[in-house]
Amino acid sequence: MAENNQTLVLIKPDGLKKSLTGNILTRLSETKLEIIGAKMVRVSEALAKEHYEALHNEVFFAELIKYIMGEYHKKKVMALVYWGEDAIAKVRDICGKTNPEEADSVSIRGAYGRITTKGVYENVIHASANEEDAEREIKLWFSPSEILMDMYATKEEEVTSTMRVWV
Ligand code: 3AN
Repeated sequence: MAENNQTLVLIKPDGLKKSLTGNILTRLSETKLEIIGAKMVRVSEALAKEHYEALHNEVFFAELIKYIMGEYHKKKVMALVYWGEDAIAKVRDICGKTNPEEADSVSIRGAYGRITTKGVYENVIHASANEEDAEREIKLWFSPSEILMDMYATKEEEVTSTMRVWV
């Protein structure tokens, strides 16, 4: 039976540079899933490395970190959390295969992705691969208060830190 789940979507710097945000969100709306979190993020090196931790031994790792940090495009990423029936599978399906040349030509990566001369796949979008990755990635990119749904266990913690506020 189909289950509800949540998935992290990133519109990567090449997607933003190419003004694909609207197209990508329109494609994703075909899934009828709900957006329960959304924000623009300037990706730090620490966040980039943590996100792609599983790939740290790959030859393309250093280039991949530069790419997601926006060194080649714009220094920003749009992060979203989608929720609903089979969210992980539905979003991955519309994204298409990791390699944009192998991705179905009507998928987001097939239509808009490319492989650079340095061999990095600029594939416009990231989507969590499975429930375990989704949990790790959503917790990495969002705090509980930024998501409109309680999906993972949380706790109250006293935090003393400085924060930028409006004057
Ligand atoms: P996916 O993003 O489809 O889950 P991963 O997690 O294996 O695929 O790869 C993460 C990112 O690393 C890809 N989106 C792509 O930018 C880059 N990448 C993956 N495999 C390669 C490869 N063989 N050569 C170059 N870049 C790659």
